[in-house]
Amino acid sequence: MNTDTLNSDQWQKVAKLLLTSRAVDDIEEQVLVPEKRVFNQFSSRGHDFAQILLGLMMNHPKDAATGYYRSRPFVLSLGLDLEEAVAAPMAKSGSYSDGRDIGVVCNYPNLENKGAMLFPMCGGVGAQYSPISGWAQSITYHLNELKDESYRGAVALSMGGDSSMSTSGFWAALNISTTNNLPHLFYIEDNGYGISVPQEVQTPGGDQVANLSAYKNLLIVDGDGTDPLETPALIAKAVNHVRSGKGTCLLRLKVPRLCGHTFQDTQTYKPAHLIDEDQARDPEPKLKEYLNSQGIMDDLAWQALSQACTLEVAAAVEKAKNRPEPNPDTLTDHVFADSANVQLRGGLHAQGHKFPEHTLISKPSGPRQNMLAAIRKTLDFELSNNPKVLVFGEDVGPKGGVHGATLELHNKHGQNRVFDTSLSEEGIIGRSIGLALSGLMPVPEIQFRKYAEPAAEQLSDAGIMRWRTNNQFAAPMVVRLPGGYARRGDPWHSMSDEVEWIHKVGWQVAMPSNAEDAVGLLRYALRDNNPTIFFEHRALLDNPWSRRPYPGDDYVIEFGVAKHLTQGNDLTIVTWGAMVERCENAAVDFEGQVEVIDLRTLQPWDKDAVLNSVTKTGKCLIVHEDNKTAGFGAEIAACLTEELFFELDAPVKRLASPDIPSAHNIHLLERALPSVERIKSNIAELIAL
Ligand SMILES: Cc1ncc(C[n+]2csc(CCOP(=O)(O)OP(=O)(O)O)c2C)c(N)n1
Repeated sequence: MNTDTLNSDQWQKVAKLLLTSRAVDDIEEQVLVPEKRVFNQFSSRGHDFAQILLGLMMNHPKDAATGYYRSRPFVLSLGLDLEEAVAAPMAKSGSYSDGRDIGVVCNYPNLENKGAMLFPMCGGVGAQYSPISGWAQSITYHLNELKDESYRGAVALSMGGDSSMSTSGFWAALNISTTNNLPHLFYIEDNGYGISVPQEVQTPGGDQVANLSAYKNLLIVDGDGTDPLETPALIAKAVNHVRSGKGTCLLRLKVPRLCGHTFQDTQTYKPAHLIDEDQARDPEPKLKEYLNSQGIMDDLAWQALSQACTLEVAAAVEKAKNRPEPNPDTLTDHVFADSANVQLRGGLHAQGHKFPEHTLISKPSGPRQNMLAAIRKTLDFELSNNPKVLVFGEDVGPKGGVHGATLELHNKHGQNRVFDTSLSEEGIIGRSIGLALSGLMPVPEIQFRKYAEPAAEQLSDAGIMRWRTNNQFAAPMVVRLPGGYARRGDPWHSMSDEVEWIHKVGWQVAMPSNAEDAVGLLRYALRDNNPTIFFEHRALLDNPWSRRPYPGDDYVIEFGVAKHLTQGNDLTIVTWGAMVERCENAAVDFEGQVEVIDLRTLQPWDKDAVLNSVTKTGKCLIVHEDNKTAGFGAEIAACLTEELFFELDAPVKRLASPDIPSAHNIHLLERALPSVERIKSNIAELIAL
């Protein structure tokens, strides 16, 4: 159905979906909310008619969409099972999250490829946009780079309310999609309000779409979302523009919000005449009248259909109520990938991708090379051997990255595979989510650790995706993150704070100290089924100590396996990243006494190696660059006191930076960092106890 003229069957379908959606809203408001079975009720009344028309036009097997809390009519029109749709807001078992996520936030894998897949929605307004730019890019990538014709004519659709256009996510996606002429349809449901805030507060003049009229590469289609004649024509025009490969389109439909923002919202902020005007624009009576006038459905048939829908919804609700509660024993399942139970959508593993052979045994050959060259060589090899790997970020293309990690890769692998992005970290990571969900392996670079901050929401949402969709969706990617001090520190380029993603759910964290480990860990991450933060320490990129011979194109290091640098019986030092060299140097004077352990990965971390070593030595010193308070050392120390208290012969000690940003003056910086001398004196003190 990609036309502005619907036949009788299609109109009957629209009517059925509309009446079903209304019946769901009714039963939730009148029964399930008062019974305290549903807590977050978002009615779609008024938005529903246009959403259903749009959903029925999303019928290409490679279409994908993101929606928001008001998108249920759209999702029903994609084919989501009614019982699933009503069970989720009651947090019942099964459904799209097995009771884990708020019910209005849904997803739809649509594995039978009958039409659009629905990305896992997010609770954060604006977060829905940049992932769909990633899907739009993947459509062109599959077509032009992988020569997969099945993507021709596919559409990437994002849905949002008018106020969502104020978010940084919207602008990130708009820039990505229009700059690259991507097949992205922005669908805006304009009801004039964001909860209680009118449009005039969001944009000068109160009309965001009018203010966008000068945007290049953007067709704007604008009109009424309640009219049986005008609305299908507007939607068909927008969808056809994007399907035919002409680029990005923004379709804004004016729709009434026929109730409060949520069921609990009484709309006291809204002038009475606006409430009346909204009611007068209700698309339901308009549709009923239109179908009657066209001889498609008379009043009696409409009434009969309405009653049938109400009964069908009531039956689905009864079944949903009787579903068992989710099993609490499964609560912590699906935080990370499980090879016996691969997700339905997203990443290389879900498609059964075959990787080249690998080995855990290093075969060093050639001269020692710095960590930068080792990272570049590993990226080059994986790009050469896996056409689904894409490397991108700010200055990553022709320049080769501000650190030089991607030098020459753009020349060698081409613009589609190694490319510059717009300056938007939210966009870089959001786009990566969409690329990952399409089965590609995105390798975004965030230029400096601190500049992951604008991407915080997308990083967080990507990490929790597997858990919150009960292993239906996952977005494996490798985020390359140069950080830490270099020759100097400063608050902007030298932040360490790796602990953030250990605390965040669903991310693996690697922090290599040398070139050989960087190769093995990076290759492992690029072939793994989890998202990984790959922390490239700036002080190590060209550090002589970190230089090592290349360990081979098949070398991988499994995550969670620490490395012993020295053996000893009196004290264990646990460290990682740029502190490893310092600890090794400090331990030279204590031969046979100190066991230095380089953790190499922090999520997962090699707890066994640490516990075993401390069981032997009875003492532990943890050395890290990150600030002391709530740094990862605190976790290790807590774990040692919990699990090894009676084996300890001394307090577990942490040597870390004070709780300040990184300092620029070298003397200030060196005072902050654990120095070899301070590590030595701590070793001596602990051994003497
Ligand atoms: C990042 C973020 N900030 C605030 C909220 C709380 N919130 C939920 S909906 C909403 C208003 C959104 O309005 P609009 O985008 O116009 O959609 P509508 O509800 O009108 O359909 C707000 C502020 C949120 N969910 N996410």
